Amino acid sequence: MATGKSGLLNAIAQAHPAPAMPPALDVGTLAQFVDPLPIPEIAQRQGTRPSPADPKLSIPFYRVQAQPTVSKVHRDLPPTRFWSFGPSTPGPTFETRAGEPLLVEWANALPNEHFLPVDHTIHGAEADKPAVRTVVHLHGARTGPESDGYPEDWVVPGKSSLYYYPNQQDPAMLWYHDHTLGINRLNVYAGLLGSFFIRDGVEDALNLPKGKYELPLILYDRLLTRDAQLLYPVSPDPQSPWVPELSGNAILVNGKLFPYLEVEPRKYRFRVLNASNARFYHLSLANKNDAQFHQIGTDQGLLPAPVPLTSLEIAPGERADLSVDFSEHRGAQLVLKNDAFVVMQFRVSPGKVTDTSSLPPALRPVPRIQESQAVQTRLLTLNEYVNKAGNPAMMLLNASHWNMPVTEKPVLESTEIWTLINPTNDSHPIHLHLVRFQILDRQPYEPWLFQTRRQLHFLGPPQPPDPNEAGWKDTVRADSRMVTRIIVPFTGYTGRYVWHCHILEHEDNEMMRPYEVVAAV
Ligand SMILES: [Cu+2]
Repeated sequence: MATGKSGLLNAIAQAHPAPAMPPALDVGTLAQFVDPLPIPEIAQRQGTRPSPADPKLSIPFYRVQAQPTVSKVHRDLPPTRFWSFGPSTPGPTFETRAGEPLLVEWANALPNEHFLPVDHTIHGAEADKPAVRTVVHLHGARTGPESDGYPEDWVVPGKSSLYYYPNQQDPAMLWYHDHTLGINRLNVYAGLLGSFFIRDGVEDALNLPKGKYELPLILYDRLLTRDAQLLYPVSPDPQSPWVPELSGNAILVNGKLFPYLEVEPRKYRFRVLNASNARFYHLSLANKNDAQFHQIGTDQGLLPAPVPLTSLEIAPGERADLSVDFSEHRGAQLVLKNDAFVVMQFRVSPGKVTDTSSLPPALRPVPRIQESQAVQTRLLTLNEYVNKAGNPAMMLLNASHWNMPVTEKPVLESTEIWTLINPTNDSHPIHLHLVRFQILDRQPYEPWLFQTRRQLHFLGPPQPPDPNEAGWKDTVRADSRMVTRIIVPFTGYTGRYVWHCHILEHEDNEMMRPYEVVAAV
């Protein structure tokens, strides 16, 4: 990323003259592995309601409210103020079955003032807008546009939205989070996120680890003050406090700092979600050496076959479904690391256990989509703009602002290739709502020739996706100075959706565009 931690810390230092700057927590002084890993509770239905698709049918109804809360992120720290869906953050986990629809009333029970610095110069967050607004997007869901959490469909405290989730899609780990225009980065940072699992009989038959042997690992970094409160940094310009990326000093797993998990010497299934605003993780599992594990699924479900790994790169918004076998580590203590930094610990019990779960050599077929099926290829650029001081000031997709006319109008039931051209020094994780897609390739190119003459001059051969990316995706790393091509079947619904960078600071500062699925004429 272009703005590393030092740049950001400089920005913080400039923004806060020494006496005013809240002292940051030195996480190196904290005892590690003193808190057990929390597991978010399972969402409980509150009765049934008539289905919007067929009023004769009753379907499960849930009500979840965004509310203030406090939570201890570490044994030796005072409670931290958060906003959460329900009493804790991450919010409750939805357990659902493919083809079984449900309704969620997403209520806004937050106060009227935001506790993080809103930038009123950002589009959609102007001073005449209510400071506190929420709208919920279920990331990875195939839903109608009225339930997708369009960024302008926000509600104020005291109001709610009733969303219908058909769950007509393959099993996967989805996740719900705030998506409000102009303040999404602040609302998610405050804690408005949770996970949502879809399952089916085909997946059940694989006999993967389940129950207490299948756990979510939801990763997000936060910048904590010495008294353990959330600090959201601001730029040196008080009129426009937006910063280009959030980089925290504490990496939380399911809401705890340096947690531990007691495990048996057997297989586990870990559903990993990168819910950070901007941080990319490079995860490894260290005993004496890096231990091997398998990735069995990606954003939109199972891979064709397990992929052996010793490290995993995961960008904001992405998910990784992992199978980890602790049977060769009886009595050992392993640590999950991000690069050189410790994230959490696994304590493997010493006694032998019987493990009847499987790691099947074949998981779920993912037929590759042929390029010849695409009826349209779109060249789409990722753009960053700097101010006079040379600092990032705005990010755009295809040099277009949020409120400019919709230019991407794929036809329902057609397939397109989206060619993401990234001249910037950042890798941008690009997410499309509604759809799932496959990565075709990434290819290095010469940015200047494209910028001046719109010629794509490649500097090397196309690189196929890594084996652990070669499944169904909904978020793709568009790497720096690369052309990244995805092939996308537009199925499901007509209507207005969005596509955006999942670095939330970028997304809020207009690296997001509407797109519209239109009916065939
Ligand atoms: Cu970005």
